[in-house]
Amino acid sequence: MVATLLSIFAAFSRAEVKMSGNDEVSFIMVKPDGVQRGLVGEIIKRFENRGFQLVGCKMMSPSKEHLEKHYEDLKAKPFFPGLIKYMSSGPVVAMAWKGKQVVKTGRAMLGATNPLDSNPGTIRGDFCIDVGRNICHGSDSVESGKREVNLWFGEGNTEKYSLVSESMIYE
Ligand code: DAT
Ligand code: MG
Repeated sequence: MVATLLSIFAAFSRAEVKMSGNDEVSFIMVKPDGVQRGLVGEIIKRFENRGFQLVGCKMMSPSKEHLEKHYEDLKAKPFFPGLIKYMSSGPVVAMAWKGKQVVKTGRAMLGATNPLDSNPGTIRGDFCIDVGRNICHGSDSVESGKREVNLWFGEGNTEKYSLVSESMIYE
């Protein structure tokens, strides 16, 4: 009896760990140059094909204040004014993607900050050249993923649904 209860508890805990691990979110954004160059579908396709779950997606023209908040850790950098100007030059597509290690894997899929250092096969390595026109953004840590998704979508405002393909993606 005790053993049965223990095994039920252990199975439940494993399921909990698995679920919370698969719940990680990353903020992925197609920047104004990515939108203008018609790469929205390509970027979405790569995340969908990989098995990640889209839980938020909107096209918008963020204010300078919003962009300054998003990039607040870079405020002191000499390229900051140029970055804000570029990011304000047209609409962006803001997305929240969910899944196991989506932050780390998303960064790997995007490639290096400077596209010339990005490997072919990555989004930046395949589609751009200059660091100031690197077409996409991806959260750099699990904490920034949460912070950025909250900043762009509002707390608790992403979609909650399960993917019918989940058991084909996760073991
Ligand atoms: P990432 O976007 O890879 O997280 P980051 O957070 O250091 O890189 O910088 C944010 C953006 O700022 C980056 O995507 C492009 C721009 N940027 C970074 N370094 C730059 C530089 N040295 N010159 C011009 N723009 C730069
Ligand atoms: Mg960054």
